[in-house]
Amino acid sequence: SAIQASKAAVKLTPTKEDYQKVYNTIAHILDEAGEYDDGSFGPVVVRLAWHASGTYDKTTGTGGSNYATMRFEPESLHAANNGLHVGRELMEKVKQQYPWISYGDLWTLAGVAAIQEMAGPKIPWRPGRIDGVASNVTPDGRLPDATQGAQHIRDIFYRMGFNDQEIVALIGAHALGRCHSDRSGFEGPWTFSPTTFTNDFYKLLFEEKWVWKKWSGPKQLQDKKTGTLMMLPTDYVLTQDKSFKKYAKAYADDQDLFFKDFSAAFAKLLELGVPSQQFVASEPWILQTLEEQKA
Ligand code: ZEM
Repeated sequence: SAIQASKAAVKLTPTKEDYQKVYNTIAHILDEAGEYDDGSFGPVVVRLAWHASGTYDKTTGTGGSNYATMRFEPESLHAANNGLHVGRELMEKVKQQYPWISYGDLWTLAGVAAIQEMAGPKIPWRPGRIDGVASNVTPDGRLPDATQGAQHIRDIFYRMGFNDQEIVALIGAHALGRCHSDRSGFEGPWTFSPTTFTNDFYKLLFEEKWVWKKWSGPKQLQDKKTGTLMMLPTDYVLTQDKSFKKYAKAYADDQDLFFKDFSAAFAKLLELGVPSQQFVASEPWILQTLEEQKA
């Protein structure tokens, strides 16, 4: 019938296989970075997924990944989101190929693909986010400020519903990528392998001697030995605060533990603000890496 024909033309309920296809397209695009940064769009896409989700406020139930409000001003212009247009524009190419996916699903799925393709743990993920409108934008100041201390970190992440262990696990994503002076004002990478997901962030925190960088930019630390690596003041706090330090040390000593805890915390982050009845699948899925699908 005509109704059946029109239903076939519009994808009503995409399957796990459909999302695996989107994942695969994203994974290929992440690799087409050429001279950009360290040769991968993976890190900036992880940051996009994080900033799209980390606006959540558990008290009011506002923010989070549901409405993909970073598409709208003024949220797109918040200083914390400087540079993330790179990730958003990249994902626009994917959206054109799969117009049925919501932006929230697309950005969070891209974060999952980036972590998994950069040799990180599997991140359970499921679709269900819907596109919101400009009036859903969140106020400035919901994302962490790197110049601050332990109290600020707790204020921000407790507001999202995370505990100290989850906070420390999440910040381990700084194994990836780098700071850009024209985006945040800070400069440089945290590790020697910024496109591979490892527990090196914690190892370096404890194994290297960190000294304040002498420059006109914002206060940041550099490793005394080579001067090429950096830590933000908030990163360094993970070695100073007693509770944070306990977890950071555990992750420095045990990569498997870090991978397991990061996976759980990141999966939780990506679902913040999404009403559970919106999720299509009752349990999150594990999507395959490009490598696994070759077999
Ligand atoms: Zn970040 N992060 N982040 N972060 N982040 C930067 C870069 C990246 C903080 C922060 O101020 C900054 C988490 C937590 C916190 C990533 C992932 C995650 C940059 C540099 C700053 C300043 C931006 C630039 O100049 O381009 C603070 C204060 C945090 C908590 C206290 C969490 C949680 C993350 C994910 C789970 C990633 C992947 C990058 C690298 C981006 C890139 O473009 O290379």
